[in-house]
Amino acid sequence: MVDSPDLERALLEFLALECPFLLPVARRTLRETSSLSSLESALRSELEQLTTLPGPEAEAALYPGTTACQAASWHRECLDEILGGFFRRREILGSITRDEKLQLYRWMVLTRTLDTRLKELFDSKDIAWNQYPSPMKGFRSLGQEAIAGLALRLRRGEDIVGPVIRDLGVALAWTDDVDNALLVQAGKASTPMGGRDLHIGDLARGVLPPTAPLAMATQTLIGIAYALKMDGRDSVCVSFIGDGGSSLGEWHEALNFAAVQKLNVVFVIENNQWALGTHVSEQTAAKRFALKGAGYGIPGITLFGNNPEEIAAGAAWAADRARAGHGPALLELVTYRRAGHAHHDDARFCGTRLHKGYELENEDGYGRLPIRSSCTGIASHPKEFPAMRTRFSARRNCVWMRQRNGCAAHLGRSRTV
Ligand SMILES: Cc1ncc(C[n+]2csc(CCOP(=O)(O)OP(=O)(O)O)c2C)c(N)n1
Ligand SMILES: [Mg+2]
Repeated sequence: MVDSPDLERALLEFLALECPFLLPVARRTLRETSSLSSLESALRSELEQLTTLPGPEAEAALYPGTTACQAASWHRECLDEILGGFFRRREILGSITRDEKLQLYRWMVLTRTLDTRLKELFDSKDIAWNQYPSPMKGFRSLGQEAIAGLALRLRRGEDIVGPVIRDLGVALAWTDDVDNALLVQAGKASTPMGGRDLHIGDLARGVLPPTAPLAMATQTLIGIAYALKMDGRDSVCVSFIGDGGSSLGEWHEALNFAAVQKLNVVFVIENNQWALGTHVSEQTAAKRFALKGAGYGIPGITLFGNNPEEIAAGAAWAADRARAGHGPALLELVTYRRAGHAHHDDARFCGTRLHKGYELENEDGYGRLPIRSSCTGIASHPKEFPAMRTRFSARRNCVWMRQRNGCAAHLGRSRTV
């Protein structure tokens, strides 16, 4: 039977995006059966037929060493991979437990609370760097909290993440260390970065700090993935980049190398519509960022970046196929930046375009999870969510108070200490 009431909608949406020519057979099959395996085999056999060249042209050489038949089979392989991925992700989605949903929600609440607090601290000039008030530079993850969901089924402790500036949630999900996040943002000397960097990282726990020159960390992470492969380890490296960063040459070199070497890498593009003041419409001529993988032989899929469960399933699918020896995959997570580029930026230059096309104020991952039907399992009534939010964010208060108490002593300790 149908795995969930939204299977039909999800399948049709997926096909519209990835292979619209399979929509007719999907609609027909959905009328006859509702089992995932029957749907998958009906679609695969249609694909097989569509990409099998029956006529004499099949054996024609297109150019030395390649026949038309082979060329058509490449298309089949690529689409087969993408199609199979949809069904694997549906299975994973169906297996997410109530406790895991709670975990997703907890990560989002923690991220939103901490992010909001850091912004307050910046505005109130409550953190000082030597004699200078509020030296803290910070990048908000407001509205992008659901991306932390990616951690759910990965092997925290073994796998390695290379977050970018807005991935406070990913770092928290990976380490569960609120203190580190606060200390790093305040430029304290006691942090793993020695107070010299405001980017959150924790090498001992598998969090590579972002680099200021975007995409350099991508290359470092690819080097780590290569070393892991040489050591015979099956850890997966998750490499993040923004829509803007994905235009950089270094990022493309990393994709190519990882694909050729079949490294255990999951590439993630956080498409939040903006790169500083550059709107996505001026960033790329590609219809979707996920398509950037195709030129390197990497399957790319586009997911709604405000849906933590879909993100968790997408990452699990990509990591599983990497561990099985199929190399990297690319996940484009479509979300949107709900604030300026950094704390000091009020984004006035964006005008009304900041949210243009994204009338989803109440649809970010944070507000969305409680109201999504598939998540009703985590509470018997929506009224339970405010109490849950208070519970999940309580820890932030004690940690901050601890840090604040230590703050007087540390006030003069700068990043250079
Ligand atoms: C190589 C390089 N060019 C320019 C910058 C300046 N810069 C810092 S963040 C940023 C925007 C990045 O946008 P995006 O990759 O979309 O990430 P987002 O800020 O949206 O998360 C730019 C241009 C930089 N850090 N590195
Ligand atoms: Mg961006």
